[in-house]
Amino acid sequence: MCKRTSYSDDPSHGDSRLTADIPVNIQHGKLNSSSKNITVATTVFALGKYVRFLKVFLESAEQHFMVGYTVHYYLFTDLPDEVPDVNLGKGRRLTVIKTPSLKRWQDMSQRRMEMIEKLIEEELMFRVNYIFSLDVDAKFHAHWGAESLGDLVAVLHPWLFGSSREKFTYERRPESQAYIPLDKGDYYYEGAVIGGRPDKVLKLAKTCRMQMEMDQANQIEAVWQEESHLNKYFLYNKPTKVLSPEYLWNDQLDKPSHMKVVRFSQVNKNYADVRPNP
Ligand code: 5GW
Ligand code: MN
Repeated sequence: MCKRTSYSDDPSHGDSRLTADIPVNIQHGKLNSSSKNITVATTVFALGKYVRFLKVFLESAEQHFMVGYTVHYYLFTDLPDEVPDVNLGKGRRLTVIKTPSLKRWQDMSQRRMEMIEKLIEEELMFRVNYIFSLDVDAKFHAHWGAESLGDLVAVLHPWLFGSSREKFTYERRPESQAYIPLDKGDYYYEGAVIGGRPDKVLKLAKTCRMQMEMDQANQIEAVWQEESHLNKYFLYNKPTKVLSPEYLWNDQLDKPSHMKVVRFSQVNKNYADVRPNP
């Protein structure tokens, strides 16, 4: 057993306490009292029929997601009465934020960025250390911990991580603010997971929201809505951490043999059933 003095007891570390703490926790592979001082806000949207995904999402998150840290879920929904009762572990809580129902499903993308932006500005900026925004139609299967934290966090798209750059489904029309030319781009990132420090996530959400508004004014919608804008953003504002597809797999895909563990995966959904007005 390897006990160490917490940096908070050591004045020489001053303001670098939190950033210095994280690698140490990983190195020791165990939690200690200072790791509990990390607070992670997790935004989840469950509008309309997507409330049906909440139970599995939350129950599996309680098993695997940032266990041992302070986790505060912010759940945006138009159906607060349908939020399931899920037992939360110590240091974990959930706030339900009632939001108006969607008029058009296309509004979801913009809405998500807008709500994240507002929540950070009004509430999270100086209160939490990290933020994750996660799709609700997904389930945790294995450990997701401090190794996932970084200033700006992105995840590789499970279908496209083996593809060459020209095949990435970036927005290719120069008229859109999400445009990426054929000879540019590092990876194709998935829109279902974004994360990072509050100021970094705020800048991302604000920029994507504004780019989507500009597209709207020009009557163009990017091919994969906010995912296209996110990819554009990450091209010019590089993520400091890129998570492997272990952190966002898809139940429809076979796990390749070199992939040892699926940590989080999108559940199969019946599109006709959950998307009422296609
Ligand atoms: C409904 C119709 C079309 C597209 C999205 C929606 C929808 C999405 C909705 O009615 N309610 C809702 O809460 N969402 C949120 O947006 C969920 O958090 C969902 O996980 C996220 C992204 O939409 P997905 O999961 O349908 O997108 P894909 O690309 O993962 O299939
Ligand atoms: Mn999804």
